[in-house]
Amino acid sequence: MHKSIYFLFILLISISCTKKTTEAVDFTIDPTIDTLTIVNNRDVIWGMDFLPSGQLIFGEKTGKLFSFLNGNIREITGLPAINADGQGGLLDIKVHPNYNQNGFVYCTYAANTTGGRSWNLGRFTINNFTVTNFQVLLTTTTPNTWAGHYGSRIDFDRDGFLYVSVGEGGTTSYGGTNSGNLNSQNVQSIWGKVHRLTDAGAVPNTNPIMPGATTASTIFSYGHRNPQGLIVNPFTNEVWETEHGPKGGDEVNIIQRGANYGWPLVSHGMNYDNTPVSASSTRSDITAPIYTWSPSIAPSGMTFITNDQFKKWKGNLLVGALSFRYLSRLEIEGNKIIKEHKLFENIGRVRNVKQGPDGAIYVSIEGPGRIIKITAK
Ligand SMILES: [Ca+2]
Repeated sequence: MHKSIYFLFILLISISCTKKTTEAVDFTIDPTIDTLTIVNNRDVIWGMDFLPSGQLIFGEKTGKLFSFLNGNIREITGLPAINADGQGGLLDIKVHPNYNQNGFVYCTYAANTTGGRSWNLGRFTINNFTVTNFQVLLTTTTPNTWAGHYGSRIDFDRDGFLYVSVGEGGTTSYGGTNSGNLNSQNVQSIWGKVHRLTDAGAVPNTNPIMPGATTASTIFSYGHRNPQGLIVNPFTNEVWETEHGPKGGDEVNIIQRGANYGWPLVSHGMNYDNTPVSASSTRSDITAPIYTWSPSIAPSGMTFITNDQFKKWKGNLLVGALSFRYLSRLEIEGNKIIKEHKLFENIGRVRNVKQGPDGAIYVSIEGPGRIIKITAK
């Protein structure tokens, strides 16, 4: 056989052998990592975080809290009543950075209220697998009547301030100047904001005074639609946030003190009936996203990789994609996203991602609810 035909033959064989079916989950897509499923066959695992001991605390959206340690799962009972309709339920879980001194854990959740559902930020301690000293630190005062767009995520900055994102709630998510839901632009409303609090829930005196107000509130930024991702950048101490756009226009934002992020007045996306949200996707008084996805991937939990074991991934941002069912690995240069890589395509709805105290990366995936541990080879 002629040599070049022989090589063509070998090439065709190798292409047909490496072709993947869309249903298969390929864990070996990156040859530098190992994966291990450590929790499986659960409900939707929304929030998860680690105690300094390495014990994992995770919540199921339906309202139950669990401990995972050395392969054993045990329920932590005693949370208040939770409403899990629609996009609500037990949402984020965050362990206080000084947990060893104070034992505090935080969560966000939806609950019943007059005329609909509320969104809440709670703080508690755990004593012998029981929730104790539960306090509500922040709660909405108008109902969510459609059970959508609660956000939310919790994180702490280096100075110990707590940041929590909450979605627009309200009655509808239709965008535009005539929207029936202006919660995100209403600086009297808890909905549609990134809030900044002390760890005990008080208003820090360095918070911004919002337009039309005379004193600072918990509100740090406004104009947010459905911010399901929030993390303090460990390299810069700035707050990075992701939120769902409507049809297109999912956003990565760097949160600036007192800034307006535009929803529902300005968006890169369209309404679901294909009418534009805004004539222009930018406006001089609106802080623009640093990165957008169109079509929408539905970004959820996010984390920066700081551990040295992930040599070429260190400094990257990981973002879970719900609707597009992959884990996004974003290369960062300063305050810019310069390249996106898709990990684990078609693995399922990726709800959350965290770096553990052991430096491994933990990814929560739906259908069935499970947690995958990623380590470097
Ligand atoms: Ca925006």
